[in-house]
Amino acid sequence: MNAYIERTIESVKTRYSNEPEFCQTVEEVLSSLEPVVDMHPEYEKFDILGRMVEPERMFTFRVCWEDDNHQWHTNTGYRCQFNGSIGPYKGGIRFQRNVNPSIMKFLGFEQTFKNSLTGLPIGGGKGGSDFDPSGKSDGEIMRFCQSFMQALYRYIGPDTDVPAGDMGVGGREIGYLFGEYRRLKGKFENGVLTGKGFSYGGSRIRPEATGYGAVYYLENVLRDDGEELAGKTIACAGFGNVTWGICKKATELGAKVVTLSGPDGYVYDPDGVCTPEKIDYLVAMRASGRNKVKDYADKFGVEFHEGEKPWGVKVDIVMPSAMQNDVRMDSAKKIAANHIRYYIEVANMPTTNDALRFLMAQPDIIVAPSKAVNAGGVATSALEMSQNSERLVWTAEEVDRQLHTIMDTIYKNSVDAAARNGLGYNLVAGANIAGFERVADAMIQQGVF
Ligand code: 2IT
Repeated sequence: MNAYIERTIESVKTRYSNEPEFCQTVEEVLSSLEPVVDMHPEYEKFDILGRMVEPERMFTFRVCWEDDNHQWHTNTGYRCQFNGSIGPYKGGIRFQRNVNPSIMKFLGFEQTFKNSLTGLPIGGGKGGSDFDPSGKSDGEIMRFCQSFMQALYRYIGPDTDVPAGDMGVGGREIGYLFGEYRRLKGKFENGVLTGKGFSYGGSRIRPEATGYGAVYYLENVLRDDGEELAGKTIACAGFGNVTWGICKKATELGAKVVTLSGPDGYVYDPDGVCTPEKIDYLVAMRASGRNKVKDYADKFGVEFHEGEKPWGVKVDIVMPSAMQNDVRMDSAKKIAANHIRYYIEVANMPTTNDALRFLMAQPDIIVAPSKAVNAGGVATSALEMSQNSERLVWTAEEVDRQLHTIMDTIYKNSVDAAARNGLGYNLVAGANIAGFERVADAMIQQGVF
């Protein structure tokens, strides 16, 4: 291993020993940059890696809100503005009980590489709160979002930092956040947030984009392997927005998603989540705030496996699309034992580093990394920003066409970056290298400071 890379990883692990997710992503990404760091002595001279792993700024803020019984509560809000060298900070806001500095930094770091990979002018950022939205009323969610924006609005803007949704933040929350931003600023600056409702500047296809993009990327993988999507079975996780988009597009292209998961277990639907009724039910199940996937099994009469993950199910393609570290070594071994050829990450960092190394070492498994596979979401957010700044509205067909082209380009650039650096067909290293090179070039060209 290159000594400068090793030193940077060790430094992060020492200084941030209490931030395990952040250390994990830094180790995974930096260790695949060896060929480019070897080739560019100026990276060490300017300490480009040290700059890459330190957010430009990250802050917390107090968020107080009143529940329906007139009791007040206090949560911590975060915004991590990780790297702004290729565009305004861009990345989602996550509302989830476990949100902490480590989770914010791992997501902001991943976002920087992902956004670079899209080829669009967006820097990396992430935000959120340890607020737990489950079981909260609509009024409670609204008051929380308003309070969150009161604290954040001075530090974001269409040319500064453009948040979007992530887990726990969907169209409803973005609406409340934007309403409060507009009230505070007295300006209709709708380029400040993406994932908006269509009526006030949201983009067609943005809700579907992460799932659709993942399937477009997958089609590239299959084509280069002499295969096609029609007739394939897919194991997904979660039942949120991303999994919903995968179900819609996979169904359209003749493939079947046969598993969904939740904190309570997983469901196995051998016929596939492929009728409009079933696909719409995912939305209703999410909106209920119950956070239980068993509801699907009860409604459609399919198997429910309590407390288990779907990674032991024999399918053609595995797509972990729920959350970080969902696939650990025990699950990775089941995936290999089932001779599953396509391991397509979708959620941010869904695989632990040891499980990822294990899967990549299997000669018959093709591994694709989430920062490339799920980049269609943020890419379509960038298309939303373009429409907002030009004050016009593109058709669904136009947005979908651009999304498709972007995903094909991300795949091609990843393949080329790995091959050019003597790494063969390596989609993981290729994505890391391609994402890194653009940001590193931009930082050096702007003068180190
Ligand atoms: O992880 C992600 O890329 C997102 N949550 C979407 C970010 C965005 O700005 O659309």
